[in-house]
Amino acid sequence: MQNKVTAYIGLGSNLSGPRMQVSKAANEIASISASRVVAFSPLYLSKPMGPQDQDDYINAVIALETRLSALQLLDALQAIENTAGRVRKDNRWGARILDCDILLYGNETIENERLTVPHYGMKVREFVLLPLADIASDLLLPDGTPVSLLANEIDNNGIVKLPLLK
Ligand code: ROI
Repeated sequence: MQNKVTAYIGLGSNLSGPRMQVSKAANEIASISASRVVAFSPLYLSKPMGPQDQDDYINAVIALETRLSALQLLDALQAIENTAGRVRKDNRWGARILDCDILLYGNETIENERLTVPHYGMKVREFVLLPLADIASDLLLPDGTPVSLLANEIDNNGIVKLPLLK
């Protein structure tokens, strides 16, 4: 059996009840085979990166210990996006019901047609770095950069950490 690795998954939504979309996705991620959720960050409310004529986003990060390969994990996450009603079309910077992105997969660097890990934008996105630093304050990227350093230095762009629901 393949070794366990810890993968970090970024969640984002700004359509169809974003808070509910992200919580539902977290539940579904918890039932991915050969895997278990080891941390779930607080939810954040963030300003859209890209065109500003779209609603604010809910973002969060999950740490998942998994024996799936990176591509098997990608398949599982894309199935969850599709179930949420995500339409894959030409809207790279547009509103979306649900994004589940593999940010990190252990300490690996992956570059192929389907997947780039570390996620290409993660070093410059406050809505990734802040929730990631909440659950993995000592984590280093494969290139050795501390996540905490990036999180401390990024412009927070008006992001708000939401209080935990009672
Ligand atoms: N902006 C924010 N704030 N959060 C996201 O998750 C997000 N996802 C995207 C783009 C359109 C780049 N903007 C985003 O895919």
